[in-house]
Amino acid sequence: MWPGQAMTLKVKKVIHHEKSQYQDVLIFESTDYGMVLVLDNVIQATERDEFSYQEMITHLAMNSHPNPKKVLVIGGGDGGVLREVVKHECVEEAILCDIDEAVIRLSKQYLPNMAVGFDHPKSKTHVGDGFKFLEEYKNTFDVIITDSSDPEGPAESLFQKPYFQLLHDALREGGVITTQGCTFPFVQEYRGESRKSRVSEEKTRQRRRHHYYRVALPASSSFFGPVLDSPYEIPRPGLANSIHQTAENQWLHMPLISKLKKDCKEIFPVAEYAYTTIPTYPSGQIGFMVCTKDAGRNVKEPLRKWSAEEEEKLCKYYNADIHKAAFVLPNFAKKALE
Ligand code: SPD
Repeated sequence: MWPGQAMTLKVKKVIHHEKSQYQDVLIFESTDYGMVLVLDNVIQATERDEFSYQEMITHLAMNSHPNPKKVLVIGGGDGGVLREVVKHECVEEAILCDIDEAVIRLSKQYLPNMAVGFDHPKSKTHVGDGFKFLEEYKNTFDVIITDSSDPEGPAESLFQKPYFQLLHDALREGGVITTQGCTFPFVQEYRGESRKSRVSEEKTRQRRRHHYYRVALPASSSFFGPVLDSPYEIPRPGLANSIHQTAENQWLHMPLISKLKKDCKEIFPVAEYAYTTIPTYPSGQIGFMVCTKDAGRNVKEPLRKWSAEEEEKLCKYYNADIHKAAFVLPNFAKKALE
C-alpha cells in the first residue's frame, strides 16, 4: 500500500502470532517502541506512540459535539479509543464493535494500557461485523468513531460509500463521526464476499495486479504534490470503481484524500480533514475525516475544552490548540483540497 517504502522496527521478542478467523495477528516486543500490535503485516499500535492516534481520532470528534452521551466505536479492538472515549464524563454509554475477538483477547493479555478501556463501567463490547451492527441502528449515537485497520482484509467494507451513509443515519441530530482518513471512492462496487471471508495475501496480490497499472510519474507531475518520480499504481480503466486504496497520508495519497473529502461532503454537510503525527505509521502521519450532520458546526474549533490542568492529566498529545492545528494543512495539501 506504500510503494517503495517500509517501516522497520527492531524485534526483541515475538510474543504471540496467530491467524485469526479474519487476519494475521502478531504481537511482538520491540527494542524501542514497547509492545507492537501488527495486523496483516501492518503496524496498528505501538506502546510508545499509540496515544497520538487514539487521542486524536477520539477527541477531535468528542470535543466537536456539545454533549456526547452515547458513543460507538467500530473496530478499535485494542481498546485504546474506548479508553479515550470514557475520559469524557458526559458519556453514559460507550459501545465497541470489533469483528475480530482475537484482537480484543490478545490486547487484554498483552496491551493492558490500551485494553484498560474495556474495563470501564460505561463500556460495552460486541464482537461482530461493524457494517451489520450499524444497519440495526438509526438516529442513536452522538459520536461514532471508526478505528479500523487499512482497507485490505476485514476492514474493507468500512471504506465504502454505503458505510458512510450508514454512519450518517445511525447518528442523532448534531452527531459527529471520525474515521481514519482512508478512501472509499474506488470501492463503490460492493464486494460482499471479501467482507466476511479472509482475503488471502495471494488473492489480494492477484486483485491488485488485475486492477492496477504500475506507473512512474513524470518529475513535472504535480498530481502527487511533492512526491515526484514515485512508482505508483493507478486503477485500470473500467475497473476504477471496484478496488480500494488507502488515503491516510498527505505525502502519499493526496488525490485520494481530496476525493474522499468531496465524497464525504455528499453525505455530510460538514466534512473536514485533519491529521496527526505518529512515527510508526507510513511517512509518520495519519489523517482523519471529521464529519457532522450539523451544517452550522465548525469542527475545526473544539466546542468543549478541558482546563489546562485536566488536559495535562488526561492526554499526552491532544489539547485544544492541537485540535485547531490538526486542520491546518501545508500549501500543497490545502490546494489539493480546495
Ligand atoms: N496504517 C495503519 C493504520 C492503523 C489504524 N488503526 C489503528 C488501530 C489503533 N487502535
